Amino acid sequence: MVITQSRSIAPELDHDQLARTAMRILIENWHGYATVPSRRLYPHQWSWDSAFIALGQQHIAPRRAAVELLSLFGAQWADGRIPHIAFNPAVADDAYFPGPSFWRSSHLPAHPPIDTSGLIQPPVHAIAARAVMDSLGAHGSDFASRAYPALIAQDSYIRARRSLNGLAAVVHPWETGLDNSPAWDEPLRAVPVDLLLFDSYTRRDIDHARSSERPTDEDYARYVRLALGYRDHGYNDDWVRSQSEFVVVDPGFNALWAWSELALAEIAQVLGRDPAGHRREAERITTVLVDQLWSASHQIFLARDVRSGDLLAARTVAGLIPLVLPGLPAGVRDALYATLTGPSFGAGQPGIRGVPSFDLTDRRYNPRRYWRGPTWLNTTWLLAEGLRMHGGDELAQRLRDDMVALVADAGFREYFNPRTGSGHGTSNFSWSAALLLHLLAERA
Ligand code: 2M8
Repeated sequence: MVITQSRSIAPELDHDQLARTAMRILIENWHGYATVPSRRLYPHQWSWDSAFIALGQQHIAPRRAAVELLSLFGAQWADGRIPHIAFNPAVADDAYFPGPSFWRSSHLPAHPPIDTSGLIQPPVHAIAARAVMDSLGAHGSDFASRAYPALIAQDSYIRARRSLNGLAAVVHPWETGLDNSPAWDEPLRAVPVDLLLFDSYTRRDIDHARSSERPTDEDYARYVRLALGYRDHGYNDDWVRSQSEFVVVDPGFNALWAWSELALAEIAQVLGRDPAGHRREAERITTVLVDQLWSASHQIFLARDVRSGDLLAARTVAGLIPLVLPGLPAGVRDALYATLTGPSFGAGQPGIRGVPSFDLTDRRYNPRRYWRGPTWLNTTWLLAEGLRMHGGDELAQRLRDDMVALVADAGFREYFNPRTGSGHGTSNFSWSAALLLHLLAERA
Protein backbone atom coordinates (compact mmCIF):
# COMPACT_ATOMS: atom_id res chain seq x y z
CA MET A 1 0.00 0.00 0.00
CA VAL A 2 1.69 3.22 -1.18
CA ILE A 3 1.10 6.42 0.72
CA THR A 4 1.72 9.89 -0.56
CA GLN A 5 2.93 12.75 1.58
CA SER A 6 1.84 12.83 5.19
CA ARG A 7 0.25 15.98 6.64
CA SER A 8 1.98 17.47 9.61
CA ILE A 9 -0.04 17.16 12.77
CA ALA A 10 -0.74 19.77 15.42
CA PRO A 11 1.88 19.99 18.19
CA GLU A 12 1.40 18.10 21.47
CA LEU A 13 0.43 21.25 23.36
CA ASP A 14 -2.48 21.76 20.99
CA HIS A 15 -3.52 18.18 21.63
CA ASP A 16 -3.92 18.89 25.36
CA GLN A 17 -5.99 21.93 24.54
CA LEU A 18 -8.09 19.96 22.03
CA ALA A 19 -8.66 17.16 24.53
CA ARG A 20 -9.79 19.67 27.16
CA THR A 21 -12.23 21.27 24.74
CA ALA A 22 -13.53 17.86 23.69
CA MET A 23 -14.14 16.91 27.32
CA ARG A 24 -15.93 20.19 27.95
CA ILE A 25 -18.23 19.55 24.99
CA LEU A 26 -19.08 16.05 26.21
CA ILE A 27 -19.78 17.38 29.69
CA GLU A 28 -21.96 20.22 28.38
CA ASN A 29 -23.86 17.85 26.09
CA TRP A 30 -24.49 15.31 28.88
CA HIS A 31 -28.01 15.54 30.30
CA GLY A 32 -27.80 13.23 33.28
CA TYR A 33 -27.91 9.78 31.68
CA ALA A 34 -26.95 10.35 28.05
CA THR A 35 -25.24 12.79 25.71
CA VAL A 36 -27.08 14.80 23.06
CA PRO A 37 -25.30 15.02 19.68
CA SER A 38 -25.77 18.78 19.80
CA ARG A 39 -27.63 20.95 22.32
CA ARG A 40 -29.80 22.74 19.80
CA LEU A 41 -29.91 20.78 16.54
CA TYR A 42 -30.24 17.31 18.10
CA PRO A 43 -31.47 17.78 21.70
CA HIS A 44 -32.16 14.08 22.48
CA GLN A 45 -30.24 10.81 22.54
CA TRP A 46 -29.42 9.34 19.11
CA SER A 47 -28.65 5.67 18.74
CA TRP A 48 -25.42 5.37 16.76
CA ASP A 49 -24.19 8.71 18.10
CA SER A 50 -24.28 7.24 21.62
CA ALA A 51 -22.03 4.39 20.51
CA PHE A 52 -19.43 6.76 19.03
CA ILE A 53 -19.75 9.00 22.08
CA ALA A 54 -19.16 6.05 24.43
CA LEU A 55 -15.94 5.27 22.56
CA GLY A 56 -14.63 8.69 23.62
CA GLN A 57 -16.16 8.71 27.11
CA GLN A 58 -14.49 5.41 28.02
CA HIS A 59 -11.17 7.26 28.25
CA ILE A 60 -12.34 9.98 30.61
CA ALA A 61 -15.28 8.47 32.50
CA PRO A 62 -15.77 4.74 31.83
CA ARG A 63 -18.82 4.53 34.06
CA ARG A 64 -20.43 7.38 32.19
CA ALA A 65 -19.74 5.52 28.95
CA ALA A 66 -21.50 2.48 30.42
CA VAL A 67 -24.50 4.60 31.44
CA GLU A 68 -24.61 6.16 27.96
CA LEU A 69 -25.09 2.73 26.39
CA LEU A 70 -27.28 1.22 29.11
CA SER A 71 -29.65 4.19 29.05
CA LEU A 72 -30.06 3.73 25.30
CA PHE A 73 -30.74 0.03 25.84
CA GLY A 74 -33.35 1.11 28.38
CA ALA A 75 -35.32 2.57 25.47
CA GLN A 76 -35.24 -0.72 23.55
CA TRP A 77 -38.56 -1.99 22.26
CA ALA A 78 -40.09 -5.34 23.22
CA ASP A 79 -39.28 -6.60 19.71
CA GLY A 80 -35.59 -5.85 20.26
CA ARG A 81 -35.21 -2.76 18.09
CA ILE A 82 -33.01 -0.04 19.54
CA PRO A 83 -34.76 3.14 18.43
CA HIS A 84 -32.85 5.76 16.51
CA ILE A 85 -33.92 8.52 18.93
CA ALA A 86 -34.66 8.19 22.65
CA PHE A 87 -36.45 11.38 23.61
CA ASN A 88 -35.55 13.33 26.71
CA PRO A 89 -38.86 13.95 28.56
CA ALA A 90 -37.48 17.25 29.91
CA VAL A 91 -37.23 18.73 26.38
CA ALA A 92 -40.26 20.36 24.71
CA ASP A 93 -42.01 18.25 22.07
CA ASP A 94 -41.39 20.80 19.37
CA ALA A 95 -37.68 21.34 20.09
CA TYR A 96 -36.91 18.77 17.39
CA PHE A 97 -39.07 17.68 14.50
CA PRO A 98 -40.26 14.93 14.33
CA GLY A 99 -40.68 14.78 18.10
CA PRO A 100 -42.42 12.31 20.44
CA SER A 101 -45.96 13.31 19.45
CA PHE A 102 -45.14 12.48 15.83
CA TRP A 103 -43.75 9.00 16.50
CA ARG A 104 -46.41 8.02 19.09
CA SER A 105 -44.36 5.19 20.53
CA SER A 106 -46.35 5.47 23.76
CA HIS A 107 -49.50 4.41 21.84
CA LEU A 108 -48.04 0.98 21.10
CA PRO A 109 -49.47 -1.97 23.05
CA ALA A 110 -45.95 -2.98 24.24
CA HIS A 111 -44.59 0.53 24.39
CA PRO A 112 -41.00 1.32 25.37
CA PRO A 113 -40.47 2.89 28.81
CA ILE A 114 -39.79 6.33 27.33
CA ASP A 115 -40.82 8.07 24.12
CA THR A 116 -38.78 7.07 21.12
CA SER A 117 -38.79 7.12 17.34
CA GLY A 118 -39.71 3.89 15.56
CA LEU A 119 -36.69 3.63 13.26
CA ILE A 120 -33.29 2.07 13.84
CA GLN A 121 -29.72 3.08 12.97
CA PRO A 122 -26.56 1.16 12.07
CA PRO A 123 -25.81 -1.38 14.82
CA VAL A 124 -22.45 -0.13 16.09
CA HIS A 125 -23.36 -0.59 19.75
CA ALA A 126 -21.63 -3.93 20.33
CA ILE A 127 -18.40 -2.38 19.03
CA ALA A 128 -18.67 0.41 21.60
CA ALA A 129 -19.81 -1.98 24.34
CA ARG A 130 -16.77 -4.19 23.84
CA ALA A 131 -14.46 -1.17 24.29
CA VAL A 132 -16.39 0.11 27.31
CA MET A 133 -16.27 -3.37 28.86
CA ASP A 134 -12.47 -3.32 28.60
CA SER A 135 -12.23 0.21 30.01
CA LEU A 136 -14.18 -0.79 33.13
CA GLY A 137 -11.52 -3.23 34.29
CA ALA A 138 -12.83 -5.41 37.09
CA HIS A 139 -16.38 -4.10 36.53
CA GLY A 140 -16.30 -4.98 32.82
CA SER A 141 -18.09 -8.28 33.14
CA ASP A 142 -20.91 -6.74 35.23
CA PHE A 143 -21.45 -4.23 32.47
CA ALA A 144 -21.18 -6.93 29.81
CA SER A 145 -23.79 -9.06 31.55
CA ARG A 146 -26.24 -6.13 31.36
CA ALA A 147 -25.36 -5.04 27.84
CA TYR A 148 -25.18 -8.47 26.20
CA PRO A 149 -28.92 -9.38 26.42
CA ALA A 150 -29.85 -6.01 24.89
CA LEU A 151 -27.31 -6.46 22.10
CA ILE A 152 -28.52 -10.00 21.42
CA ALA A 153 -32.12 -8.77 21.25
CA GLN A 154 -31.07 -6.03 18.80
CA ASP A 155 -29.22 -8.58 16.70
CA SER A 156 -32.20 -10.95 16.68
CA TYR A 157 -34.53 -8.12 15.71
CA ILE A 158 -32.40 -7.28 12.71
CA ARG A 159 -32.11 -10.90 11.65
CA ALA A 160 -35.76 -11.85 12.23
CA ARG A 161 -37.57 -8.68 11.24
CA ARG A 162 -35.35 -6.88 8.74
CA SER A 163 -33.59 -9.59 6.73
CA LEU A 164 -34.17 -9.92 3.01
CA ASN A 165 -32.14 -12.62 1.26
CA GLY A 166 -29.72 -12.77 4.17
CA LEU A 167 -28.94 -9.06 4.53
CA ALA A 168 -30.65 -6.40 6.61
CA ALA A 169 -33.00 -4.01 4.83
CA VAL A 170 -33.58 -0.44 5.96
CA VAL A 171 -36.84 1.37 5.39
CA HIS A 172 -35.94 5.03 5.77
CA PRO A 173 -32.86 7.10 4.83
CA TRP A 174 -32.54 7.99 8.53
CA GLU A 175 -31.92 4.31 9.28
CA THR A 176 -28.71 4.35 7.27
CA GLY A 177 -27.19 7.22 9.29
CA LEU A 178 -26.12 8.74 5.94
CA ASP A 179 -29.56 10.30 5.61
CA ASN A 180 -29.07 12.63 2.67
CA SER A 181 -26.72 10.41 0.68
CA PRO A 182 -27.05 10.77 -3.12
CA ALA A 183 -27.49 6.98 -3.18
CA TRP A 184 -31.05 7.58 -1.92
CA ASP A 185 -31.97 10.10 -4.64
CA GLU A 186 -33.16 7.41 -7.01
CA PRO A 187 -35.29 5.34 -4.60
CA LEU A 188 -36.66 8.56 -3.08
CA ARG A 189 -37.99 9.59 -6.49
CA ALA A 190 -40.64 6.90 -5.97
CA VAL A 191 -41.81 8.70 -2.82
CA PRO A 192 -44.29 11.47 -3.69
CA VAL A 193 -43.76 14.92 -2.19
CA ASP A 194 -47.09 15.40 -0.48
CA LEU A 195 -47.96 19.10 -0.69
CA LEU A 196 -50.62 18.89 2.01
CA LEU A 197 -48.16 17.29 4.36
CA PHE A 198 -45.73 20.06 3.55
CA ASP A 199 -47.79 22.58 5.50
CA SER A 200 -48.49 20.32 8.46
CA TYR A 201 -45.12 20.62 10.20
CA THR A 202 -42.27 23.02 10.87
CA ARG A 203 -38.72 21.94 10.29
CA ARG A 204 -36.62 22.71 13.34
CA ASP A 205 -33.26 21.69 11.89
CA ILE A 206 -32.97 24.79 9.74
CA ASP A 207 -33.42 27.02 12.79
CA HIS A 208 -30.03 25.74 13.94
CA ALA A 209 -28.07 24.98 10.76
CA ARG A 210 -27.86 26.62 7.33
CA SER A 211 -30.51 25.25 5.00
CA SER A 212 -27.89 24.98 2.24
CA GLU A 213 -26.11 22.41 4.45
CA ARG A 214 -29.24 20.39 5.24
CA PRO A 215 -31.66 18.28 3.15
CA THR A 216 -34.05 20.09 0.81
CA ASP A 217 -37.70 20.68 1.81
CA GLU A 218 -38.77 18.13 -0.82
CA ASP A 219 -36.56 15.43 0.67
CA TYR A 220 -37.74 16.31 4.16
CA ALA A 221 -41.35 15.89 3.04
CA ARG A 222 -40.42 12.44 1.72
CA TYR A 223 -38.76 11.52 5.01
CA VAL A 224 -41.91 12.55 6.87
CA ARG A 225 -44.18 10.60 4.53
CA LEU A 226 -42.11 7.43 4.93
CA ALA A 227 -42.04 7.70 8.71
CA LEU A 228 -45.81 8.31 8.81
CA GLY A 229 -46.45 5.24 6.67
CA TYR A 230 -44.47 3.01 9.01
CA ARG A 231 -46.05 4.57 12.10
CA ASP A 232 -49.58 4.29 10.76
CA HIS A 233 -49.01 0.58 10.16
CA GLY A 234 -48.01 0.11 13.80
CA TYR A 235 -44.30 -0.13 12.90
CA ASN A 236 -45.12 -3.51 11.39
CA ASP A 237 -42.04 -4.89 9.68
CA ASP A 238 -43.89 -7.34 7.44
CA TRP A 239 -45.83 -4.39 6.06
CA VAL A 240 -42.86 -2.10 5.74
CA ARG A 241 -40.57 -4.63 4.02
CA SER A 242 -43.19 -5.52 1.45
CA GLN A 243 -45.15 -2.27 1.03
CA SER A 244 -43.03 0.73 1.91
CA GLU A 245 -42.07 3.09 -0.90
CA PHE A 246 -38.44 2.98 0.28
CA VAL A 247 -36.65 -0.27 1.11
CA VAL A 248 -32.92 -0.55 0.50
CA VAL A 249 -30.09 -2.87 1.47
CA ASP A 250 -27.15 -0.72 2.49
CA PRO A 251 -23.54 -1.97 2.53
CA GLY A 252 -22.53 0.29 5.43
CA PHE A 253 -25.34 -0.91 7.69
CA ASN A 254 -24.68 -4.56 6.86
CA ALA A 255 -20.91 -4.32 7.25
CA LEU A 256 -21.38 -2.78 10.68
CA TRP A 257 -23.84 -5.52 11.56
CA ALA A 258 -21.21 -8.14 10.64
CA TRP A 259 -18.49 -6.28 12.54
CA SER A 260 -20.79 -6.14 15.57
CA GLU A 261 -21.03 -9.93 15.52
CA LEU A 262 -17.27 -10.07 16.03
CA ALA A 263 -17.56 -7.68 18.97
CA LEU A 264 -20.41 -9.79 20.37
CA ALA A 265 -18.17 -12.85 20.13
CA GLU A 266 -15.59 -11.12 22.34
CA ILE A 267 -18.23 -10.03 24.85
CA ALA A 268 -19.69 -13.56 24.89
CA GLN A 269 -16.27 -14.95 25.65
CA VAL A 270 -15.83 -12.68 28.68
CA LEU A 271 -19.20 -13.91 29.92
CA GLY A 272 -18.15 -17.53 29.49
CA ARG A 273 -20.53 -18.11 26.60
CA ASP A 274 -19.84 -19.75 23.27
CA PRO A 275 -18.69 -17.09 20.78
CA ALA A 276 -18.74 -19.43 17.76
CA GLY A 277 -22.26 -18.52 16.60
CA HIS A 278 -21.36 -14.83 16.40
CA ARG A 279 -18.23 -15.56 14.39
CA ARG A 280 -20.18 -17.75 11.98
CA GLU A 281 -22.76 -14.98 11.59
CA ALA A 282 -20.02 -12.43 10.81
CA GLU A 283 -18.66 -14.76 8.12
CA ARG A 284 -22.10 -15.40 6.71
CA ILE A 285 -23.00 -11.72 6.46
CA THR A 286 -19.61 -10.96 4.88
CA THR A 287 -20.11 -13.65 2.24
CA VAL A 288 -23.62 -12.50 1.37
CA LEU A 289 -22.52 -8.86 1.32
CA VAL A 290 -19.80 -9.62 -1.23
CA ASP A 291 -22.17 -11.81 -3.19
CA GLN A 292 -25.01 -9.33 -3.38
CA LEU A 293 -23.58 -5.82 -3.06
CA TRP A 294 -20.04 -5.90 -4.46
CA SER A 295 -19.91 -4.16 -7.82
CA ALA A 296 -16.94 -5.26 -9.92
CA SER A 297 -17.71 -2.52 -12.44
CA HIS A 298 -17.75 0.25 -9.80
CA GLN A 299 -15.02 -1.30 -7.60
CA ILE A 300 -17.04 -0.50 -4.48
CA PHE A 301 -20.03 -1.93 -2.60
CA LEU A 302 -23.33 -0.45 -3.77
CA ALA A 303 -26.71 -0.29 -2.07
CA ARG A 304 -29.59 -2.26 -3.56
CA ASP A 305 -33.03 -0.79 -4.14
CA VAL A 306 -35.32 -3.62 -3.06
CA ARG A 307 -38.29 -2.19 -4.97
CA SER A 308 -36.54 -2.31 -8.35
CA GLY A 309 -33.97 -4.99 -7.50
CA ASP A 310 -31.24 -2.75 -8.96
CA LEU A 311 -27.91 -1.74 -7.46
CA LEU A 312 -27.78 2.03 -6.95
CA ALA A 313 -24.83 3.35 -8.92
CA ALA A 314 -23.61 5.98 -6.44
CA ARG A 315 -20.15 5.69 -4.90
CA THR A 316 -20.61 6.69 -1.27
CA VAL A 317 -18.49 6.20 1.82
CA ALA A 318 -20.99 3.51 2.92
CA GLY A 319 -19.67 1.39 0.08
CA LEU A 320 -16.18 1.52 1.59
CA ILE A 321 -17.22 0.62 5.13
CA PRO A 322 -16.99 -3.17 4.49
CA LEU A 323 -13.25 -2.58 4.81
CA VAL A 324 -13.82 -3.08 8.55
CA LEU A 325 -14.43 -6.79 7.88
CA PRO A 326 -11.50 -9.16 8.33
CA GLY A 327 -13.09 -11.84 6.14
CA LEU A 328 -13.15 -9.82 2.90
CA PRO A 329 -11.67 -11.66 -0.08
CA ALA A 330 -8.21 -10.24 -0.85
CA GLY A 331 -9.25 -9.07 -4.33
CA VAL A 332 -12.19 -7.10 -2.96
CA ARG A 333 -10.05 -5.63 -0.16
CA ASP A 334 -7.40 -4.45 -2.62
CA ALA A 335 -9.98 -3.02 -4.99
CA LEU A 336 -11.62 -1.13 -2.11
CA TYR A 337 -8.24 0.28 -1.15
CA ALA A 338 -7.70 1.45 -4.71
CA THR A 339 -11.13 3.12 -4.77
CA LEU A 340 -10.56 4.75 -1.38
CA THR A 341 -7.26 6.27 -2.51
CA GLY A 342 -8.27 6.90 -6.14
CA PRO A 343 -9.99 9.94 -7.70
CA SER A 344 -13.45 9.27 -6.19
CA PHE A 345 -12.35 9.64 -2.55
CA GLY A 346 -8.71 10.75 -2.69
CA ALA A 347 -7.90 9.43 0.80
CA GLY A 348 -4.28 10.16 1.68
CA GLN A 349 -3.80 12.36 -1.39
CA PRO A 350 -2.44 15.90 -1.04
CA GLY A 351 -5.26 18.38 -0.60
CA ILE A 352 -7.86 15.86 0.64
CA ARG A 353 -8.64 15.58 4.33
CA GLY A 354 -10.21 12.44 5.74
CA VAL A 355 -12.61 10.46 3.59
CA PRO A 356 -15.29 12.42 1.70
CA SER A 357 -18.79 11.01 2.18
CA PHE A 358 -19.42 11.01 -1.56
CA ASP A 359 -17.61 10.60 -4.86
CA LEU A 360 -15.50 13.71 -5.58
CA THR A 361 -15.90 13.17 -9.32
CA ASP A 362 -19.71 12.96 -9.33
CA ARG A 363 -21.62 16.06 -10.40
CA ARG A 364 -23.82 15.74 -7.30
CA TYR A 365 -20.81 16.03 -4.98
CA ASN A 366 -21.35 18.93 -2.59
CA PRO A 367 -18.64 19.59 0.04
CA ARG A 368 -21.00 21.45 2.36
CA ARG A 369 -24.34 19.63 2.22
CA TYR A 370 -24.85 16.94 4.79
CA TRP A 371 -23.83 13.44 3.65
CA ARG A 372 -23.42 14.58 0.03
CA GLY A 373 -19.67 15.13 0.12
CA PRO A 374 -18.29 16.44 3.43
CA THR A 375 -15.84 14.45 5.52
CA TRP A 376 -17.34 13.13 8.77
CA LEU A 377 -15.21 11.91 11.62
CA ASN A 378 -17.20 8.74 12.33
CA THR A 379 -16.95 7.29 8.82
CA THR A 380 -13.30 8.38 8.52
CA TRP A 381 -12.59 6.66 11.84
CA LEU A 382 -14.32 3.47 10.66
CA LEU A 383 -12.15 3.39 7.56
CA ALA A 384 -9.00 4.03 9.58
CA GLU A 385 -9.96 1.01 11.72
CA GLY A 386 -10.54 -1.10 8.63
CA LEU A 387 -7.21 -0.08 7.13
CA ARG A 388 -5.37 -0.84 10.33
CA MET A 389 -6.90 -4.28 10.48
CA HIS A 390 -5.88 -5.04 6.91
CA GLY A 391 -2.30 -3.82 7.42
CA GLY A 392 -2.79 -0.37 5.85
CA ASP A 393 -1.22 1.30 8.89
CA GLU A 394 0.31 4.22 7.08
CA LEU A 395 -2.91 5.40 5.48
CA ALA A 396 -4.79 4.65 8.72
CA GLN A 397 -2.39 6.96 10.54
CA ARG A 398 -2.74 9.63 7.88
CA LEU A 399 -6.56 9.52 8.26
CA ARG A 400 -6.23 9.83 12.02
CA ASP A 401 -3.88 12.79 11.57
CA ASP A 402 -6.38 14.34 9.16
CA MET A 403 -9.15 14.01 11.74
CA VAL A 404 -7.09 15.74 14.43
CA ALA A 405 -6.02 18.47 12.01
CA LEU A 406 -9.59 19.09 10.82
CA VAL A 407 -10.75 19.66 14.38
CA ALA A 408 -7.67 21.71 15.26
CA ASP A 409 -8.33 24.01 12.30
CA ALA A 410 -12.13 24.23 12.22
CA GLY A 411 -13.34 23.17 15.67
CA PHE A 412 -15.65 20.33 16.72
CA ARG A 413 -17.98 20.72 13.79
CA GLU A 414 -20.45 18.13 12.54
CA TYR A 415 -18.74 17.79 9.12
CA PHE A 416 -15.93 19.31 7.09
CA ASN A 417 -15.13 20.31 3.54
CA PRO A 418 -12.66 17.60 2.40
CA ARG A 419 -10.65 20.09 0.32
CA THR A 420 -10.62 23.31 2.34
CA GLY A 421 -11.13 21.81 5.80
CA SER A 422 -13.84 24.38 6.61
CA GLY A 423 -16.35 23.23 9.23
CA HIS A 424 -20.11 22.84 8.56
CA GLY A 425 -23.35 21.77 10.19
CA THR A 426 -23.63 22.23 13.91
CA SER A 427 -20.82 23.16 16.33
CA ASN A 428 -19.77 21.40 19.55
CA PHE A 429 -20.83 18.12 17.97
CA SER A 430 -20.51 15.23 20.38
CA TRP A 431 -19.17 12.43 18.18
CA SER A 432 -16.50 14.75 16.77
CA ALA A 433 -15.40 15.45 20.36
CA ALA A 434 -15.62 11.80 21.42
CA LEU A 435 -13.73 10.38 18.45
CA LEU A 436 -11.03 13.01 18.85
CA LEU A 437 -10.56 11.88 22.47
CA HIS A 438 -10.48 8.29 21.30
CA LEU A 439 -7.77 9.08 18.75
CA LEU A 440 -5.67 11.05 21.21
CA ALA A 441 -5.97 8.31 23.84
CA GLU A 442 -4.70 5.74 21.33
CA ARG A 443 -1.69 7.94 20.65
CA ALA A 444 -0.77 8.35 24.30
C1 2M8 B 1 -28.52 13.18 11.40
O1 2M8 B 1 -29.83 12.65 11.35
C2 2M8 B 1 -30.95 13.27 12.00
C3 2M8 B 1 -32.13 12.31 11.83
O2 2M8 B 1 -31.86 11.10 12.46
C4 2M8 B 1 -31.32 14.62 11.45
O3 2M8 B 1 -30.75 15.04 10.46
O4 2M8 B 1 -32.19 15.27 12.05
C5 2M8 B 1 -27.57 12.15 10.77
O5 2M8 B 1 -26.31 12.69 10.52
C6 2M8 B 1 -27.47 10.91 11.66
O6 2M8 B 1 -26.52 10.01 11.17
C7 2M8 B 1 -27.13 11.30 13.10
O7 2M8 B 1 -27.22 10.15 13.91
C8 2M8 B 1 -28.06 12.40 13.64
C9 2M8 B 1 -27.63 12.95 14.99
O8 2M8 B 1 -26.27 13.33 14.95
O9 2M8 B 1 -28.12 13.49 12.73
